[in-house]
Amino acid sequence: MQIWDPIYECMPREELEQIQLERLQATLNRVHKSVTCYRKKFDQAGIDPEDVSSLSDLANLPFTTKDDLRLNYPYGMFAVPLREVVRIHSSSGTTGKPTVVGYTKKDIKTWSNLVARFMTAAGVTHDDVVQIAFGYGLFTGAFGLHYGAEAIGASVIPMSAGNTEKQIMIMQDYKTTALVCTPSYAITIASKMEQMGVDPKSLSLKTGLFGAEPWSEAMRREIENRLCINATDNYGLSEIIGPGVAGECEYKCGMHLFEDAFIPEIIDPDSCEVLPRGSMGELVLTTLTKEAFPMIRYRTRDITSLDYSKCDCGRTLVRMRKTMGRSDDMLIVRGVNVFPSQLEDVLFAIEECEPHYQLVIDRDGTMDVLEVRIEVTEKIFFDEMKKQRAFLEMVEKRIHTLLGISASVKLVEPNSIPRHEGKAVRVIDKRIK
Ligand code: DLL
Repeated sequence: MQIWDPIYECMPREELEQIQLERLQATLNRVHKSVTCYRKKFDQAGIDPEDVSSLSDLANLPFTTKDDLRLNYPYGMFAVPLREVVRIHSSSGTTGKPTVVGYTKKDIKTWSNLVARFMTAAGVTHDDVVQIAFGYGLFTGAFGLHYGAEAIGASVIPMSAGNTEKQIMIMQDYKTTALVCTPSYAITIASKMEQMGVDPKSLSLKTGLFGAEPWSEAMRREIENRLCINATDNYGLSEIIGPGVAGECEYKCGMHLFEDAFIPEIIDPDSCEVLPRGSMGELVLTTLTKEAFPMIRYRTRDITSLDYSKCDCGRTLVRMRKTMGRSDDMLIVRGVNVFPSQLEDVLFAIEECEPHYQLVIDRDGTMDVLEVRIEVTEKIFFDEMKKQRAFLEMVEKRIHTLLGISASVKLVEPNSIPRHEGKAVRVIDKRIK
């Protein structure tokens, strides 16, 4: 399998750390000079960028959070004048003002190359026909993957999201070999294909590049079986660059994180202490090569762990585990922490469950109550009450045994949970008014 940028992707760690330190020092000096928010934060913490002489000094620097970006909305965190910014994107935040991010010409080039790295790692080459089914617009997903695929020299179809029947027609006619979208939209496409009687084996599709939302290993198997493809995961966030922070290689044992461009740390989200190698915690990222929108110790809220062991693909870059979800999506049900992706794993292991579910959390007096709504296949007879009751009890028991939480499971009709073309809405929290 090819490697897009072998010099950086396979660099010995000592050399990589030297480059990281040089780039970190340059970034810190730049943001201290040109971004008021950073200058104030560093000054308040008594930190002079010149004092940062090793990578371990990073742990003394203040964090940056989404609130900092909101307070400096829209352009306050930019480190270059607007005339040098050639692109503006915005994050898909659900609450409050969105956050605005900018790219210089060089940033766009950096971005394209980082995306080309994980697309190459997933097996995409200039012979591929890549259908981008992310929405084009302020969301970074479509443009990021578009540029990466073009850099590789693949033929790009900028379909955008939605219009699922047309997506399938284009796949048939244009002989799409690689599909780019959210994992939940891939399932929607698979279901539509089944409805239309299109056999995925009759298509040219080989690879799927999925990201932008958490998805379990069970969901991966489901997509692979139903679309007859190799499904790969890639991770990123607008505040850091968009897609192109990390992506899987052919061994699918975590996503290689592009450490020459970003320094990852794992912290305890409550105490904010940096955790020892291998621990599970919140991912914090510092950008090393961004011009317009550098980020220092950005708290992603994503929960993962980092694996520094050797990977057989030859890349020396650390691998981040599939994220369990965001710390702010974590449900606390009567004191037990649970991520939607963990429930997904339990549900998908049950043959009768369709990969469409929603978690509804509400309050009964002072007590949190969790309802798990699942769509079921026609194998479950809605008219046979006894069988249905037994099935519900089995699912509730399994959730309790594996996750330690009580949930009431409710079966809903096929197709009754709304489908999304972008990120799926898995949790409805009725406690938030
Ligand atoms: O979702 C960027 C992206 C686009 C990544 C396309 C991959 C592919 P935002 O809209 O800012 O940016 O959302 C970022 O999405 O903090 C994670 O919580 C979640 N996320 C992104 N990729 C993954 C993934 C884009 N592979 C937020 N697995 C992040 C789990 C993911 N969660």
